[in-house]
Amino acid sequence: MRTMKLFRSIALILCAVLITSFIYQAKGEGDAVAYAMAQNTLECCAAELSACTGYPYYKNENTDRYINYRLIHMDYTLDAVISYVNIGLDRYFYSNPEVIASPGSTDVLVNKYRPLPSSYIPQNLEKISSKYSYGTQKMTHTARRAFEKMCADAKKHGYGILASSSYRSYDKQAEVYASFFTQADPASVAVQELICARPGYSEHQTGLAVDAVRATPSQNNTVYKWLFKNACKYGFIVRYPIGKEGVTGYANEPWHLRYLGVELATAVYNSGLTYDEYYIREIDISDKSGDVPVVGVTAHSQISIDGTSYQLSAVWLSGNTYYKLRDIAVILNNTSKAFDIVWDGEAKRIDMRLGVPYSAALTLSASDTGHAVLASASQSGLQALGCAVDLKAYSIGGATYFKLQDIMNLLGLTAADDGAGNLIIKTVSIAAAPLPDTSVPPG
Ligand code: DAL
Ligand code: ZN
Repeated sequence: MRTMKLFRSIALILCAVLITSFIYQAKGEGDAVAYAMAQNTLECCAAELSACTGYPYYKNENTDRYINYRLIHMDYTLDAVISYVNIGLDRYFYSNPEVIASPGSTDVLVNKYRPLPSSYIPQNLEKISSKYSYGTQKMTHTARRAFEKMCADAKKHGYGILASSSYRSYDKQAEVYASFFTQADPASVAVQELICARPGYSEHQTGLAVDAVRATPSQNNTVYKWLFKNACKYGFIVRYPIGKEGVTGYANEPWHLRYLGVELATAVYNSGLTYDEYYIREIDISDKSGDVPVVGVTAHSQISIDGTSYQLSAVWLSGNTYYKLRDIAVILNNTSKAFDIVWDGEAKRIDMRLGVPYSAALTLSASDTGHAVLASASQSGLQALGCAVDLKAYSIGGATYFKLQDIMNLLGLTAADDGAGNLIIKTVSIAAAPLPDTSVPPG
């Protein structure tokens, strides 16, 4: 079973690597087939993601990262892809540290992407009763009281619990971290990173974490089992659960408890998620009650007008390809279907003047492929020949995009696919071939 899973994962990773390399190869070698395959896969990812943009934890700015992460984790659910990227797991630990702005909140998330300010010292640090600690240990007031209550109740059930380490200052954590590394064989650095946080990255600096260990060796793992199930009743969660090393960045620590308050700790426990995931899905969220955008993919498209070919940047959106109206104006400029576009700022509409040469620069937008974009549906307010033809359009990065077919209909043109992915547009009827000149006899 494990081997099957391993094979499946390797196959999926190979697929994704191939797809990604196809995109780059296709650019260099003009390999139309590879490009089409890669583009199709991106379009599938974009279509899937379009169904998620309304999630409170969907972050528009992460759209490209969701797609890239999806390509190498085709076996993950979309929820997992979005949550993991939001946590930062598509990047190396410590690679983009975002220093926590409110380190004193009870629900603060500290992990390998979110360090505390090095100068942060929590207020209300109090000593844990010597009945429940090894030596002097401190926690913030509320966490300390909750811990002592939990220890007292655990004792009634026959479990002796002691705090072996709770609040650690930034400097203390630096000492602990250094102590691991002086003993460490350089080859095992990765292992050490799994068991000790770097200074600034430890929850112990919040005064809300405590390592709760058994008081007597005979109680062994039963204490940890009791803690796992019952700690939330006192406001604690086991922060680094078994099997979640890939998410938390730490090996299982059944003794490391984090105070969140009873309500939040119970919700996290019941969710079965790590706090990293829970925080991303339930706390670090935004209101998505308004219109939500759809996810598109940038592409380029070959269009031939009366035999002259142009490469236009385009955006694939929900099964259709959209173009900038100005690019269509540029490629039709020397034809009988030329038109100009004028933005009427007062009426907030685009005036399309048919039969008039395009008045702005005759350059096409730079063609950019393989990127995710967010598109918001809009009414364009388009007006042609003085009549409102308010086509549905999409606003993408400040520009308005139209469906080619809509523009063709407006101009009385048809765009036919030549079967090789090129669109052929003819604005003039092809004149009958001239008859051979027979006035001069051959030879
Ligand atoms: N052992 C935990 C991860 C810490 O050092 O904070
Ligand atoms: Zn700990």
